[in-house]
Amino acid sequence: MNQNLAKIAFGAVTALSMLSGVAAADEWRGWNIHVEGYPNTVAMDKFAELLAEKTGGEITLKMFHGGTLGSQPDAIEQVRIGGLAVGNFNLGPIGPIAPEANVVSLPFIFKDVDHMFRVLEGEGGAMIAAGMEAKGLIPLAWYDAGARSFYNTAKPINVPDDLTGMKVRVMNNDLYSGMVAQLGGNPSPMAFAEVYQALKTGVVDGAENNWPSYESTGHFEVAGYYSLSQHLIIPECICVNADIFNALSDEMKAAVREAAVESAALQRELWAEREAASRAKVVAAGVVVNDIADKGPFQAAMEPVFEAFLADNPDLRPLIDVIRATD
Ligand code: GTR
Repeated sequence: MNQNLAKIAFGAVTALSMLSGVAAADEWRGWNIHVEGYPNTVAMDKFAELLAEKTGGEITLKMFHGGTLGSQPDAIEQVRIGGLAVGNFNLGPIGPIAPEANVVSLPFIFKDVDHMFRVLEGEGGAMIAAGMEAKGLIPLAWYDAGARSFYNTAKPINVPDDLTGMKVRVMNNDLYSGMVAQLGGNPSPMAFAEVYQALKTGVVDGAENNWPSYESTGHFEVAGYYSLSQHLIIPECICVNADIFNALSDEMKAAVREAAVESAALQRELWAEREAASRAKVVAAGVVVNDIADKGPFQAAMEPVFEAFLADNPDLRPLIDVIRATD
């Protein structure tokens, strides 16, 4: 459905329920890219359950998992215009829309996952959320997506030079293309659903992701070298359309937020378990995993990426400073 059609359809449903004069229950539709059993899938189903419970059935949510409603960039647009009410999104593909949210996609910006959550729960998180809301998306709660590392079909990566000439799939965001290019590789932006086939047929030589996604997609079966670069720690959100959320009563808003926060607590628990399980599974399957003894050269290679980002977004320096000043 194109954006205008989606808007008209959404408007028609809203107008009809207003005409009927009954406070009809809101039926939300939600997007998720992951497979059954994945922490985010389980946690989004929990969100749906809690939403119905805490709103006394006034809001219900039908989840569509496995990316069946389209690619992540398309789904983000759909939630922005209200064609879909909510989604579990990675902040990576939100960055090109909301510059504040792009700061989390600067390689090595966070020290570790705990640092990321401390930033999100403080002033930095409020600045990011405000930037997202201005673009029509409200993050209700934050999910864990661990750290992303490079994997490929040919050899362990130990130094940036090992990536020279490699075609590496990245998510849709110029920051990631710049990152791979600075390391000497050839970035190839591509939808998540296409990566398995691209690795298998040699359209790309490698990609980058966290343990659970590397495992759940089967990428480990076709790209058996996983090198712990941990170059990106990107949070994910339960994001809701801003107009839909802002039209709710204060009581309903609180109920929705509560449901999201409880869902996120569950997701983070499940995430920790799945990271360990995914790692054990791929190692048992024969994947060659290597630590990178010195990440310094990878970090140093990112300086031009930071410089270009700040040149394009000088007003984001305070947010970067807040992140750096967060212990
Ligand atoms: C996963 C993330 C997805 C998607 C995917 C990708 O880790 O949970 O939302 O962004 O990576 O690489 O496209």
